[in-house]
Amino acid sequence: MAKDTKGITAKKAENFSEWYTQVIQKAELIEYSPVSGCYILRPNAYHIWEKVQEFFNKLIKEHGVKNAYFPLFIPESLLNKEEDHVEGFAPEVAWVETGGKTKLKERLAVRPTSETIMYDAYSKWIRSHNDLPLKLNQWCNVVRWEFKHCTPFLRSREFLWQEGHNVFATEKEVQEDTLTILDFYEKMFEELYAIPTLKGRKSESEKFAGAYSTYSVEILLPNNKAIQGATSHNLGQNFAKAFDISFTDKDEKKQLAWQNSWGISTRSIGAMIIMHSDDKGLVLPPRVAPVQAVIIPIIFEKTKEQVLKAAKKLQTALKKSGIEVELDAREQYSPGWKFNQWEMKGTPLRIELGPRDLEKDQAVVARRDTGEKKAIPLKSLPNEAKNLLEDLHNSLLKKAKDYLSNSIVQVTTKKEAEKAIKENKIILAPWSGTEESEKEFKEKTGAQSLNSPSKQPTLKDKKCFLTGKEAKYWFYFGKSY
Ligand code: 87F
Repeated sequence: MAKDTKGITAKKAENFSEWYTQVIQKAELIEYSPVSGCYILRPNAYHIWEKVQEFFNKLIKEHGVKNAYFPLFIPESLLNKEEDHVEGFAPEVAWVETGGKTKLKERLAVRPTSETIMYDAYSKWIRSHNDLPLKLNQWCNVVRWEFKHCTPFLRSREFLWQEGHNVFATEKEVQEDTLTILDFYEKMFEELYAIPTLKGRKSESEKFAGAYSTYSVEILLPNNKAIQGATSHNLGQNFAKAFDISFTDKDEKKQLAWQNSWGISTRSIGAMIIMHSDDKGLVLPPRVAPVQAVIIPIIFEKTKEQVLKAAKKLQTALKKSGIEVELDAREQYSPGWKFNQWEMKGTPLRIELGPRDLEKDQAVVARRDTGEKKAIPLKSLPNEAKNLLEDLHNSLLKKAKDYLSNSIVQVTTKKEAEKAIKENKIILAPWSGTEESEKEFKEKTGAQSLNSPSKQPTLKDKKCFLTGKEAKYWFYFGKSY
């Protein structure tokens, strides 16, 4: 089959799902596989994941976390050890029941998350207060057998993530650590993905059942839907009890340990694509882009040699200043066709270099986000390109921040809340936190609780916007993935 080289034919605002499907395939991020709900991450997508690993590894290693790897297969008896944990999730577990032709004595779960297998080992490793804190992370794949419609990155049956699992001697330490990790996620979304988040605590109904409390960073996508970006759970002593993770303290007394777990997955890549991309295709924040700048020489027979020579020289200079740069000197394609291709792939900067530019010792640089073009002297280009990449990151972040802050409406009554949700806003409202009130509101408006912001406005004189009773905290509500 001939390669489909046409541009994106669907509009983001008109036919969002077709637009998304085209972008991820035409930007060569995703290929479909023979297994429904399982997708191939092509090099352009995997590069983004490697940048996430690089950024996050640096943060957690400085914080004293070490990487390890635990087995993919989890014995059924282990998975069932903490009841609240699998309850509700059980339908999504995939099982291995035979090895070759032999039926296994005990079924093995394909890892849906690793609390149980890790904490089984933790109970052997942790004996005394000297063994604490223990901070381990693993980068791996997990399987959750989804029955809802799958979408590449956003919901798939197998996905990649990191899962961190820390253990402490005290409640104070674990709570502090849970929030520190949440800050790391917020930082990564802003500094790598150029995405602002809403940081806070989940409601009782939305928290992980095996946890004391769950915290999240939430993202508002331009289709007005919120999506959870990452989570950090304070597990309290729930798992320590089930797995006997205990230690003798300084007074030789036996104590149960305090734990947290935290994760971010390849779902975040989907959020990034939706956040920044447009009708021409992918828009990549420069820090995750596999190619940050592409040089496109404008070739005529007469001046070909000089232009190519200058283009190569420019490429070397840009590389030297730390920019990932490619030179697209293919002669079978026109410059215009190449422009469209690189735009579709989200490349932050395009550098056009033709004979007339060369005469003036300059090149023309176009930004992917705004399309803005500017002639820049060749001599200052390495420096200027670096500045432009920084600037591009900052404008993507600012645009997303402005959109987010313009989408939040602070309300105090149900009527105001319903109106705002109808207008596709996120509301911030004083809430009692009861499950019934959330359920009723969701049935009526389609909006659910997102989280309760870390920085709270005052609750003085405020009643719950749904029940009229005592309000416990300000909470964000919105339509969500
Ligand atoms: C699906 C099947 C079995 C989510 C599941 O969020 C178990 C589970 O425990 C399950 N789906 N969860 C919750 C995962 C909690 C926690 N694990 C570490 C995270 C972050 C990383």
